[in-house]
Amino acid sequence: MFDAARFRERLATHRLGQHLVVRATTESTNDDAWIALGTMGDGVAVIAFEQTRGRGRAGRGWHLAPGQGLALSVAVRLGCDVRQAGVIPLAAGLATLRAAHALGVQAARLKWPNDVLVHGRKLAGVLCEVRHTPRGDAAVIGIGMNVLQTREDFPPELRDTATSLALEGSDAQLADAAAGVLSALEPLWVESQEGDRAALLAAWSAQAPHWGTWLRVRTPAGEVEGIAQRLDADGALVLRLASGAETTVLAGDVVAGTPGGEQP
Ligand code: BT5
Repeated sequence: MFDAARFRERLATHRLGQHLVVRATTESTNDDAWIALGTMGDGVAVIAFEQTRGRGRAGRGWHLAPGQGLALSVAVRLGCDVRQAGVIPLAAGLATLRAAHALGVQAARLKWPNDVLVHGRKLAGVLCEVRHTPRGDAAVIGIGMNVLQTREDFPPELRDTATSLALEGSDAQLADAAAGVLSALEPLWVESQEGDRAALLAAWSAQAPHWGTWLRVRTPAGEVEGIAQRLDADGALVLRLASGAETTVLAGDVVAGTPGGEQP
């Protein structure tokens, strides 16, 4: 199911994914990557054909039809202050988007904070976890990307909201998606740690259709709505409220929005 030779051929990295663990089934590749970081070191990646407890953000789940989607987690040691870790999920989302473009899905776009959508349907999602370890701060970047799924491979509740590379006309295999995401991630990862974060944020912003549109965002502190202005230096979303004041949303989910900026 996973063509390792094809993966190696396409992998253009020095570090990320040079050690790859391939599992038939697991609870969550993010958990495996935390363990693999201790045993195999920085840059180790884990993929699985099946996840029995695949995680989304905020306690949500991630569905993986066995063998049809990419469940990939990569473990990295942080080179930056942990307080600047907010840009990591954005780097991961942008890398996944670039991989989708390279695999032929040009219509893919970003949705804050890190979904990859095609015409409003979700192609991929990102779950980043940052922890203190005895050897310093580290992150596990988990990426779920739908690759081979047909509409029927998704559970009924996702059929109208999810898409896959195959459904968008790409003939990419799992190995292509894995190599593509890791190869796109490595330079963005380096940039997020030691390079020009402003350039990374600008590249992210250029791929998101939100700007100037009205959004409602659910946050841990309640809902907030306004016109999307920009990302701040930490990757947080800046909204202009009806009062004219600006507010910064660090974490949350865009639950409604209209192109054009008018309130419905
Ligand atoms: C995410 O969460 O989008 C992050 C998903 C990360 C999954 C990867 S797989 C490898 C690694 N190991 C893990 O255990 N996790 C990571 P969030 O933004 O919270 O979105 C979750 C929501 O997306 C769900 O509540 C569903 O509505 C929807 N969803 C679930 N599975 C989906 C799928 N395969 N395709 C599209 N949408 C899906």
